[in-house]
Amino acid sequence: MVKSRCVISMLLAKLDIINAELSMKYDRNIIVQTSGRIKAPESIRAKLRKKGYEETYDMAQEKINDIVGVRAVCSFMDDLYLVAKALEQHRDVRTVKVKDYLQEPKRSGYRSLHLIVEVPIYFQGEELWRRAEIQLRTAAMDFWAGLDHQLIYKRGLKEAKLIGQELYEYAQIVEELDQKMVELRDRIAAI
Ligand code: 0O2
Repeated sequence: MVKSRCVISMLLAKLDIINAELSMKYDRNIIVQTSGRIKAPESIRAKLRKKGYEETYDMAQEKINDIVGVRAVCSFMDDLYLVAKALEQHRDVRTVKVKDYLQEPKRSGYRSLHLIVEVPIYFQGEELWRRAEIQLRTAAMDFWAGLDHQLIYKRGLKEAKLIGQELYEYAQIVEELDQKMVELRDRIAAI
């Protein structure tokens, strides 16, 4: 728990620095919001069960990437890649996997850029590399995902299925809106 909190603090500090650098370079606020959380033990057990793994501490450490999760929300879609690139340039961030759900959205319509990373923490004289998932999203994607997440608890109900189908359609609208906003931003800058 303490070590996971250290990982969150470290990643949030990195995102803060990246935001300062990029915001200065592009003359706009790049990251509008950051947050971090440690997955609840019951959610870890549920995820292990769902994936068919034994519900043990070791299995969780090995198989669950997002026990520690950090999220950064940006206004514009192309900024997500700027933040990802900046993070990858940090020598003490090892990128284990990139899941680009912008290029390939999930079946639900979910879109975000996920980086599975490992970072070192120095604790009681030891260097430990810990894994975390960084979710990079636009504000519109975050809004959509927040509502979609609430549906998880209603799965199996007929009404939930219908709402899921409707939400899927709105995911396409969110994508169009995100693209349009980048285009308009650039047109405004060019005036
Ligand atoms: P919670 O409650 O947010 O923590 P894998 O890495 O492929 O073995 P994993 O970790 O399920 O398996 O990867 P994936 O699919 O990238 O999902 C990681 C997290 O992304 C999820 O964690 C969600 O936070 C988010 N996510 C993925 N798909 C969806 C989706 O369809 N809708 C929403 N709202 N969020 C999604 P958890 O543990 O599922 O949930």
